[in-house]
Amino acid sequence: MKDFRLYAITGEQFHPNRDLIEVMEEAILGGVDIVQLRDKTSGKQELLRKARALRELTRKHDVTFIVNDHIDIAMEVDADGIHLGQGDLPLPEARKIVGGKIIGISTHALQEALLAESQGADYIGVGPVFRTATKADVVDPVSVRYVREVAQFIKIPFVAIGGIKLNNVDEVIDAGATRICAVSEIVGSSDVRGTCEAFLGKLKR
Ligand code: TZP
Ligand code: MG
Repeated sequence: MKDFRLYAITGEQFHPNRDLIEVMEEAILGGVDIVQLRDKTSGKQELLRKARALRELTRKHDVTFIVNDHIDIAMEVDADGIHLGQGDLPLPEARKIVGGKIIGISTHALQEALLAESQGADYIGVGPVFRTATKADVVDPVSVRYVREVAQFIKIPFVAIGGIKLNNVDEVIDAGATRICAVSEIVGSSDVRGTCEAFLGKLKR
């Protein structure tokens, strides 16, 4: 997969008065390299509509598009890849369906990271680094210690996620992360573009 630094996930609850596509386009203009559609509430038709719109937007800007959970929707709109959690379809099964598309796997411990790597994940998520209210199924924060472990032992790209804000991202970068993912800090910002630019400024240092 194309390398990346800043990964934005949708979270429409954080911008109740703004359009999804408008917010994600601002994030892209701010320098986001990957957009993920993550929506745990919409029905299939609504999801498909959003996925189609985001596919069109990301194509226009040559940005990678990932769909969370729904392999069928990822295939239907020709997304670049899918993102799966530990409780979702096992990676070898997903690989049979998506072929060469990107598969990202959420991990919370080194054992999960090593397994995902050995099974051919294209990247892994590492988190939640800090406490976050964005993810409903509560997983205890893994802290920057886990980021440090992954940086030491994992060779495939990894992206730190969970409670990452402009005011704590330095800690995550110091632990070895070169790729960052955020939901609320980006899409909930009153200046989405500026927030992305500020994240990238920190990542480039
Ligand atoms: N996976 C691990 S933490 C998380 C996901 C989807 C939510 C991150 O959201 P935020 O708002 O950046 O803390
Ligand atoms: Mg999932």
